[in-house]
Amino acid sequence: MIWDEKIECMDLEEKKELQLKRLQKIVKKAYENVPFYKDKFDEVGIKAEDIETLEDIAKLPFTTKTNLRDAYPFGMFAVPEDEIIEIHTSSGTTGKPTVSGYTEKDLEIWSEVCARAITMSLGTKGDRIQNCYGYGLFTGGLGIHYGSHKVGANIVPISAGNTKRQIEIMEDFQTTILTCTPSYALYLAEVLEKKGLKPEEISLKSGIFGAEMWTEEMRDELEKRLGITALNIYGLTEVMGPGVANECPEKAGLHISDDHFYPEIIDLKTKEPVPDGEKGELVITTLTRDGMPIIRFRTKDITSITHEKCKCGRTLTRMSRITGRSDDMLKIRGVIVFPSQIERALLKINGLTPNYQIVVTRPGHLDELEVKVETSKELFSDEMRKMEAIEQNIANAIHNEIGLRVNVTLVEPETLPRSEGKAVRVIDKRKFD
Ligand code: DLL
Repeated sequence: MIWDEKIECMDLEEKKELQLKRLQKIVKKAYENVPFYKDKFDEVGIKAEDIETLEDIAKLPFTTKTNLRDAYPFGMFAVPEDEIIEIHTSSGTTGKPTVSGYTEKDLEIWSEVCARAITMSLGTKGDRIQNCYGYGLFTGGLGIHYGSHKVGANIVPISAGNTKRQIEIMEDFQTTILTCTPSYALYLAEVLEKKGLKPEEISLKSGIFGAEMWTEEMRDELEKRLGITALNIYGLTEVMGPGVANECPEKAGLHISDDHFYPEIIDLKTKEPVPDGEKGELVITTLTRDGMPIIRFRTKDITSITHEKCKCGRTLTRMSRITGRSDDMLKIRGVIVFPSQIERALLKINGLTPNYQIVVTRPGHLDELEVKVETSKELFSDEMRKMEAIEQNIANAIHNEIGLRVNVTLVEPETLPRSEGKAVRVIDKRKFD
């Protein structure tokens, strides 16, 4: 099913016209109402009238997370403060959080794009959606909540945490759709298995997983262990929250709601736009955001886009699965490594769980990378030699993927920390050494 066929399957030329009209309007609004944009545009001598084609977007300066932080808390708002009716923030783990303000119109658009995402993920009226994304300042919980109301599904606003209760509710309410981070979904699968519950004994049909990086291999694992179709949802606080993009069951990339969020991919070094299919950093411009227009936001997320029509009939721009963030990118002895490459290598080996942690240190002058990975109960052995052979096997698989020798440590099942939200995969101790 398609939530809004008229928009989601729109003729490309017609959509470009719509996007251009909206772009011109939002650039004008940003210039006239947000001093930050006025100063920035004046600095490079660009005016709203200079945007005559969609390609002209490249003339506009970028907006970064630091810019948003500098405007903390409300400096990016383009409307009087009393028109803002809801506020969310990013987690702020690396500094002051960034604030996102929503007017009534913004909440309507957010509900709409999340309704599209839920529909792409097989959700419809009559479904029971167990929403384990956190409610609160995090956008995950409420974004899905609004979208579910729009679709007319039955939302169970359980929020994150309390795993025992999650399982109980899943069984008693016969939840059909699960929404959480993929790492938490994996933990729920483990707990279900421990209870002796088989996928066919629970009612789940699909999962809407996102808010963190995950791989195709992780998808296979989740689909098998939960008996579901696992689909990928993407979004970020600065731009709106979840629902910026979502996969349909074709699993051929995430459909970006590009009538609201205009995507570009830029080269990591030159910052110039790259053609379809080429990887780079995703840059997003909000085309309709009322309370807080965001012009050319550098997401740091690495992906590629295509404008080709999907087999499902949608013409929305598709982005490939995020393979990492430019700031997650580890440089180990000069070699660029993404955590997703390690996850991919690990999940190719039978009997390993996707529970892992990457620890980077620099004991002397050289970087050391240690990958801690949990074995399954079946694989775990008291025999030293057997364990060493498995570690060697994993080290080889990682070497094949990244071209570097790393230290692998197998740890006992269920000893690495489980997260209820975004998993912490990398511990980089170099900064503190
Ligand atoms: O994570 C919004 C969200 C909530 C998305 C629920 C999906 C589901 P932030 O906390 O601001 O917002 O984090 C945004 O998370 O820039 C990406 O680096 C990462 N991220 C989000 N979705 C995905 C995904 C929410 N599907 C940051 N795959 C983004 C990979 C993702 N990374």
